[in-house]
Amino acid sequence: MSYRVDLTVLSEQKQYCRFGVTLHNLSDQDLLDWKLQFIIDRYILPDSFTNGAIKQVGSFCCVTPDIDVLAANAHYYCEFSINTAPLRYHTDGFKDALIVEQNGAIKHSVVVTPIALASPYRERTELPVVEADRLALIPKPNQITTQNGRYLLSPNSQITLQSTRAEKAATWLQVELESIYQFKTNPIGHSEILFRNNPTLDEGEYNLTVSAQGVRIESGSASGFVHACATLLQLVEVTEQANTLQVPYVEISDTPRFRYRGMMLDCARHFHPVERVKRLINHLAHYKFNHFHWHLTDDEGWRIEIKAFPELTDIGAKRGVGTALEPQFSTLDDVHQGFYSQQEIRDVISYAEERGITVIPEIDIPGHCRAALKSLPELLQDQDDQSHYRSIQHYNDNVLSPALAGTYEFLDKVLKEVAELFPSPWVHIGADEVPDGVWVNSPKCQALMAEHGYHSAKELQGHLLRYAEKSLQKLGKRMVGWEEAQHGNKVSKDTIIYSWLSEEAALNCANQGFDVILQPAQFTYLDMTQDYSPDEPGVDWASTIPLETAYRYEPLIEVPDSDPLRKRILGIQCALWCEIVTHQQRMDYMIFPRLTALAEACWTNKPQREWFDYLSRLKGHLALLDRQNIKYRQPWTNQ
Ligand code: TNX
Repeated sequence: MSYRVDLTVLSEQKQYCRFGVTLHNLSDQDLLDWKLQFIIDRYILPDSFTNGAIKQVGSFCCVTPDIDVLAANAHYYCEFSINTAPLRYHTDGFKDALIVEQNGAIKHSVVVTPIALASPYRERTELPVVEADRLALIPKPNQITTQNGRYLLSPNSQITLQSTRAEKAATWLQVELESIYQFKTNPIGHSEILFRNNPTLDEGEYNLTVSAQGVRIESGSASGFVHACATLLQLVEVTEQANTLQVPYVEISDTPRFRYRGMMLDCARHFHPVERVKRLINHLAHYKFNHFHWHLTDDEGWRIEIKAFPELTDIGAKRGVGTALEPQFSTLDDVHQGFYSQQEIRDVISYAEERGITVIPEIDIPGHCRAALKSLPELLQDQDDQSHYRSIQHYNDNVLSPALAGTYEFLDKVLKEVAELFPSPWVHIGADEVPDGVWVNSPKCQALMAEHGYHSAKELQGHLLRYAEKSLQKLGKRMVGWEEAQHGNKVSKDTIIYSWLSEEAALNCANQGFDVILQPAQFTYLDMTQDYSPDEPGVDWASTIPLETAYRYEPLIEVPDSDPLRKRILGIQCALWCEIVTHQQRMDYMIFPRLTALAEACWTNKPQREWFDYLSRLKGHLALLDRQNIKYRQPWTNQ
């Protein structure tokens, strides 16, 4: 080890922390004309910095020390402050560090020790001990009766379709039986798994009966058949005999609690290859989710091929050494890149559709647009804008201008391609986190405001979003957006709001007449840590979300059943933001088993939901996660 950096919390108050940084030169060479780079996701107050100067762009920081030479065996020390909440986790510390000499001509990697936190160390909390349930169904069906006996599926078992709507579900069932249980159904044999049409059942609803006569599945919708197969895949039990499975006798009538059950995946902060995206979509099908919200663009990356603007992916899909975007969130001395071609996107959409899942694309505007702005500066940058602002993620140059013709040309072309590519009736337009101070010193924006009599940036944002809404309408799509989409009161009530800050905000939007999807960060954000032990990966700005908190999420508790407002709440969505999610194992760890808890909030009616009952089912269910090689967070380490 030649270089090492230690980060220590020196003092900690509610909204103010001071840190010390020590860089050790353990090599036998002096460092000359050097700088220290590191990655941290908090904003460092520039004036608080000692013994040098700091420049920060997002999570990327570059320190110019006040000494030119760092002698061999010597160390450099500096201090800085932040004015956000205390740090409680190791993932809050430096994510990487690098020394650059002579303007980057020479680089030295630096070992980063875990941050020395000020808060007291807390052990992992353990879940109560429970017996594993043999009938480990998650989400719990809304009506289920069991009988004694088991039906054997043998090498002669055959699937029979009496409904064309069941075709995709039946194919999915076969694929999953083979991949999870190495079980093959035989095309010649008896009709042991029968799919029957039942037009009296609503969308998503299904009946599943297992008896001495075999497995009988009824539904009136393609999605209902998929949900039935998901249940069947959890019911089957392996036997001693090869290629033989048994299924306990049951009678299930099941129907979803909410019609929208979604999960959002951020593929902009870190790029997830197509296989990883599909793997998640497949898991979503197992838990009866029916929407996949694909967060495709953000400050740190543009991930969707747009034929009209190849620059968006040529430039905007790469960050790090030698590219237009600084490294962020993970490694410094590397290029992080990736995007989905339109062909790959079509492939993902049909993969999802085969599993009863609609893919909703998100193009996040007007904030969170740094990658687009850096890719198309001539089109998108307002050269005369002198406004000073800083976004939540510490950028001062990430917002589109509602007063530039280029912005509208960009929107027209991007939305057209997106609308053509995605069969989903909805397109998500983002609209979150436009920072204060934006557009105030832009003569063009001020002129536009004067022309329309607008008084605030919110109205200007609404102006742009109304344009997006109308464009999408012409393309046959309904606009959906984060809760800030209704700021400025410009979009119509046809827009669907995804509320993420609180349920109060959701109810407020529903009261105004918007349809709403609930995605409260305090319960559904899977990038939040799962416990209080400092080794837990994740962030905690909204909350720490242990499994029990996720399970106990009960929406609309204050809204009486008779309140018409309930009709405006279409459903629930969980989200995985991926600042800290760099690889498959981390993704699995953050998602599982919390996704199974939230699946139940989406699907199962309140009276059927009970924490200890869920825990017993979860315990019985872990073997199935193991079979799928899911690297979930172990719920129990004590038994
Ligand atoms: C808030 S939720 C965001 C994201 C971040 C996330 C991190 C929302 C609409 N915006 O940009 O990635 O927090 O938890």
